[in-house]
Amino acid sequence: MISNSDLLYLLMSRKPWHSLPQPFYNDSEVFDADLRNIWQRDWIFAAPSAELPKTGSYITLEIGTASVILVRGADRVIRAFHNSCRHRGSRICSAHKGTAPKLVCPYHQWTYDLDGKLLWAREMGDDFDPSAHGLGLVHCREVSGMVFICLAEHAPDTRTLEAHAARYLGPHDLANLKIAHQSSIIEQANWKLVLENNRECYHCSGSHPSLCVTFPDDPNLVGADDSTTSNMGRAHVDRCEAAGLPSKYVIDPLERWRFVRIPFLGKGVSYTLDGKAAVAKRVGHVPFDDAGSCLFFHYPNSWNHFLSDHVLTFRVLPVGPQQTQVTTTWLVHKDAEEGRDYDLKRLTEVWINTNDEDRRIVEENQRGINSPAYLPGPYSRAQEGGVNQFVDWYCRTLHTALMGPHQIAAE
Ligand code: 3BY
Ligand code: FES
Ligand code: FE
Repeated sequence: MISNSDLLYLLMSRKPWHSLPQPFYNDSEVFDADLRNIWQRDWIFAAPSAELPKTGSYITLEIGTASVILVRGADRVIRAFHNSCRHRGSRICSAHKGTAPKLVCPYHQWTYDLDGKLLWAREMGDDFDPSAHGLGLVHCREVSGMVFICLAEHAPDTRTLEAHAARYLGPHDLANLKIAHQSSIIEQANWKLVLENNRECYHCSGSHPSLCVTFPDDPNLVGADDSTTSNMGRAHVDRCEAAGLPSKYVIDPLERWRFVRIPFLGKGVSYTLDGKAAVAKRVGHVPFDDAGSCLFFHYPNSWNHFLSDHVLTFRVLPVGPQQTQVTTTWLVHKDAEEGRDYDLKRLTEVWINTNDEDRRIVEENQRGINSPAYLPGPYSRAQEGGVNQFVDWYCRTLHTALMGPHQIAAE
């Protein structure tokens, strides 16, 4: 295990406005430190609530070594538990998703209620106390139809995020959408390379022909800064805000999340190859078709697009030092019917292409970084402000976690 002082030394060796030193991208001990200091401390986007429609609907997710079950209870509340039996630790659910009336461990059939309570354990003796052997609870919050979990003992406050999410995402009424499609891909690259790549569009014109039909690659719109530095961005924000649709760029004081509504190019209204809507039914109460996309990122693991006709959520999970899972979910109005209101291929093709193009880019980025010749290189101030913002957030968060609250207060 890398010592805190070695990790701090590595952090100090980082040059501002440059990509990180090599071990941050390929070293297994740094990866383990990321799990401890970032992934086991911060809020992680787990799923849209629509993925758990009924009592007993569950999904499982692996965050590095931690396995978590998300399940909707009889009281409709979504809860998260450690997917580790309180008998001898077996994983309880091995499927990625399903429906179950109770959670039954496959090893010796210890049976838990959907609220995590141990209901039944065979031949454990008279002095056995089932109430002391419920499933380990993981913090879980629904934020405007998006479920976040936190593995830490004490979870960071979410009130500011919840207030902003209600304003920006509320009009898209995520809880009343349904899943039209979901894809999960594994990228052979460190999770930070996946996030870095998402935070710039310097690569878009060279790599994303279908995305670029409607997505503007102007860094003033999609980079680190306020979108109103672009005339097109300002006009869009003003028009949407006047119609009651919160759209102005807002960023968390700790820079963990940001909302901004950006316009599409020309007459484009969606991510389609002709720019026209992919779904006939508009979502929620978005006032017009050409509302563009409300971009919401939440570090360390999510970026999302809220459109007038559908919503896309993206969840990134670290698998290994050079392996990352990216799950994309396409959501449409719950009454929209495939074949009548939308065509699945038309709805999904732009981002299926884009994800695959991004996968290839970050895998090549990883291979090149693994070379003994790799040296941290400079970011473009004009184009890569968003990458720098992410990397700054990462370094600051890691530094804070390593120093602890006392040292920070004393600084
Ligand atoms: O998906 C996104 O939000 C980002 C923004 C810039 C590149 N990529 C399309
Ligand atoms: Fe789960 Fe034994 S490990 S019942
Ligand atoms: Fe891309």
